[in-house]
Amino acid sequence: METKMFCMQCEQTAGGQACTQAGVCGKSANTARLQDELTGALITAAGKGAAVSDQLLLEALFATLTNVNFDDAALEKLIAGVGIPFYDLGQVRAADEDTRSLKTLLLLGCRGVAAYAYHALVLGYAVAEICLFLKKALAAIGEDGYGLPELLPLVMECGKVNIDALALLDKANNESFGTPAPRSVSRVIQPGPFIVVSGHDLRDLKLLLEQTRGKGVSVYTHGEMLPAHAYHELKKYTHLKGHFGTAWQNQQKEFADVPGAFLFTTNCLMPPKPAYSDRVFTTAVVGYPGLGHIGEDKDFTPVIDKALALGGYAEAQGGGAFTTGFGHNAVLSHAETIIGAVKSGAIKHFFLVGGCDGARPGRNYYTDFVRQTPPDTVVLTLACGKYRFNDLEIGEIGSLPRLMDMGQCNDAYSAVQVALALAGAFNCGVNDLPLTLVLSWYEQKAVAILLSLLHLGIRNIRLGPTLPAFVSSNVLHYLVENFSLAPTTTPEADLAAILG
Ligand code: SF4
Ligand code: SF3
Repeated sequence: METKMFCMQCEQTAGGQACTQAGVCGKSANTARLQDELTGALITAAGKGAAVSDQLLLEALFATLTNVNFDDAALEKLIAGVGIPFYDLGQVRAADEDTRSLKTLLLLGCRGVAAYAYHALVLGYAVAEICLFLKKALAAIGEDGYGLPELLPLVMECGKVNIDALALLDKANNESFGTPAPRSVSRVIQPGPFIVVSGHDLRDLKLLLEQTRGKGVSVYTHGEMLPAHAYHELKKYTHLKGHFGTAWQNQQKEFADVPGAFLFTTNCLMPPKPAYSDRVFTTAVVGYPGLGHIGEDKDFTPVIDKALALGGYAEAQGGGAFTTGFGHNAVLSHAETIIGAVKSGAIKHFFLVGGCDGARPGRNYYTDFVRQTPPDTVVLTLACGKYRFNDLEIGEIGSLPRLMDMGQCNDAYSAVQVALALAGAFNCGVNDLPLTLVLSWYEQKAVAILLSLLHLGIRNIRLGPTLPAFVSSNVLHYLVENFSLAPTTTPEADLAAILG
């Protein structure tokens, strides 16, 4: 069959190999071509040292992430912005298997880094150093003579630079919106007009909360926006009422016929169904043809007007609550208690179970894993993978909940801080702690985070539900040899092996 496109960047890629006709995510062959041209233009520009502003670089990389931008016109505008003939990504695909694997790993890691750096940039934080690395990495992808010796150090450096980006974003979010504190977030949708905000961009949420103040419109979070409730500067808006729905892959079902407006600030956007496409809006790097897009002026009037016109529910809907807000400061404020509990044997093991969720079968692993963790263990979680189990009641250990949501995927930084603090307290290395990371991956931010964990030397990570299609057997061998990275098997077998 004729190959119309080539994309293998996410976990749901067709046949576990590559999307070659149309994206499983809904991306068309033409959109994939434009995303390749945009990436190719960035590679040429980096190789030639041509001027590309940090903002354009980050937007262009972010726009090519899975489930972000399906809008050909927006991609064409970004290509014109870079304004340089593009490097043909076909050359990367034609390289030997290991070079192709490492260049892909590097490119996808850079996309993840760019997403996090973008959020820091819009809050006014300096990303110049991060962008310098991104340009160096892009230039290396365009170097035809580069192979394993040149690329492997860059892949590892990408993990380090991603930690820098996560640290910067942590600082930006904490300084802009306050230090996250644990909170219970209602899942009840109150009567009256409402807007549901999805994605990761806390600045967009804050701007919308300002513009909806006193207008009789309630605001709810969706997906990765749940941890926003933990920040005082966002929670202080009394019309930020609660949380709508679950993880991103359920949106086509959960959004149907809902009498409210939806705003996507970042991934993960799925092609909207006719039952609700008239009420979905995008902003920043997100785009989809035919949807209302809020531009750089951040005038959310069309979203607010849509919510008012739809009017919301006549009676309250849904029920229950999620708890979130266990960032590094919140967890480490209990450091004495945690250390005491480990010493007394009340806590035997910590698990970090989280990452990106997806629609493919096999992801019940994470639900079953958490359900089966023994009562003397603590489960830290983050990112949208948490929706597999964050409604489970798994109890407490003393005054501590056994399940603690640390936040969005970028709050992997919090998990790293907690691990380093515990290692410091016990005078050992992170790998000597009774701590195991059980990660789910889906898109490219998860790739960047995995590289960060490898850069920190963290071993024995369990990764699922499947291994990335872009990892060659030699690269996988390297990861297994040096980091004991292992695929998830069954919850029973993995728990037995970890706790054995
Ligand atoms: Fe396929 Fe994933 Fe690429 Fe979409 S992003 S085209 S699903 S590999
Ligand atoms: Fe989820 Fe898309 Fe990655 Fe931020 S919202 S974690 S998949």
